[in-house]
Amino acid sequence: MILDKSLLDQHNSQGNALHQKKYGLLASVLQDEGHNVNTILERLAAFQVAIPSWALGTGGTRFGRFAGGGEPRSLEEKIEDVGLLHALNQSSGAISLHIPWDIPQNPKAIQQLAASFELKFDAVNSNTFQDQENQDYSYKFGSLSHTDKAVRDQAIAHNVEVIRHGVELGSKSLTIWLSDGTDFPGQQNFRRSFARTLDSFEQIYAQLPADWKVFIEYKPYEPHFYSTVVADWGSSLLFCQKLGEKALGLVDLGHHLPNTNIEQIVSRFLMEGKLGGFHFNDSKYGDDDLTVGAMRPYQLFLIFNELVDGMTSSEIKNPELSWMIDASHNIKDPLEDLMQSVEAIMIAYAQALIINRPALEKAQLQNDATLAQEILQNAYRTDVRPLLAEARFKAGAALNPVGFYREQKIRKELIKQRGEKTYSTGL
Ligand SMILES: [Mn+2]
Repeated sequence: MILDKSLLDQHNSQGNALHQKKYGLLASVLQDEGHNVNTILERLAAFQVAIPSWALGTGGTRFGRFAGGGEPRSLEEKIEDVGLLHALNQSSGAISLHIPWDIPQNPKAIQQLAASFELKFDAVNSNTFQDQENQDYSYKFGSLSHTDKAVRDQAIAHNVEVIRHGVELGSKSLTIWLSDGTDFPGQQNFRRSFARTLDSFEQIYAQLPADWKVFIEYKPYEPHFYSTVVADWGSSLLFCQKLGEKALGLVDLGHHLPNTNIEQIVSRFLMEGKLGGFHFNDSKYGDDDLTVGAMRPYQLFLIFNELVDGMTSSEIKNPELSWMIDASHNIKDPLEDLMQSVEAIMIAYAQALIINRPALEKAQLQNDATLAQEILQNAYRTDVRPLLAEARFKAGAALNPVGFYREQKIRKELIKQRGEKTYSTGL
């Protein structure tokens, strides 16, 4: 659905008096602390998080799925939903496609539709974690790492086809999440699996256009429960270093064992100039599906502390990063969940931008752990939401995106247009 901008103006003028009160106070405190508030607002406005095409419908688990209604029935409707999100927050200006779930039949028309919502195409994602109809060989025992060359060739050809679709849409990167692995000790030789995978990656890498990148995502377990070929950041970095400068690591927050120090991993990747991008989500145990910031907002802040340090330090030479949400919205309205996720990401980013870095560096050099904590938590405990609202207000988005979405009963309208029982492709 196309948003009537005058409704946004109405929403904003109703909330503006209270917003200005909160924002004015915060801006003056930040100014007193030596921050340039306009620079912070500019950075927030420039920060765009891609929405994956598989996140617009209700997700599920292997036990079941409870659809919500009004889900997008086609790629076109998925693009419309991301366009709606972007209109509401002006921070979701890109969509990431999953192939083969979302193969554009008419790339020119799809590109035009996305452009009409001011959306770009972020990384394209390949899929060798399930078999498709009419596929010659099964991926039951792996794809790019498979013992049989014919299976590997099929998986390589699929990745090359994904690149081709991406080129047609103006995308500039391929994300490979390789689900290959084993369920039982002794099932495969670790070293040979790695070697076969590297050979497959090299063939895909050779097909990348000159201005493209490939992101190698890692995950310690699931769907396989004993080992995965690209299990951790070390394996990802190893593959990337062997492949070349177009290959970069991708950190999915949920793809770590409990209590892993993800912020340190981020720092290491940045140090080597090998961080490609992020998949944001949150988890309590071992999943990768919950709303960003729902469980561990402090960890998210610490990660952004490293990211801002890496993005602003002259010592770091890392390519521009690609940001994406990768979660499954099982019980919430997917659009509301995505708005909350984007908001949580922006909050952590804004908090990291107001860390007193010179003071932190001094405390570190003096081994003053108490002061270092004070400095970090002073930023973390600042309510930066008025900054985000101001950035949205200036960009013509909603002061309160979720509030507006509910006021306007947008889901009800989507159900009216699309029906109660609709299913997004791939879910
Ligand atoms: Mn992911």
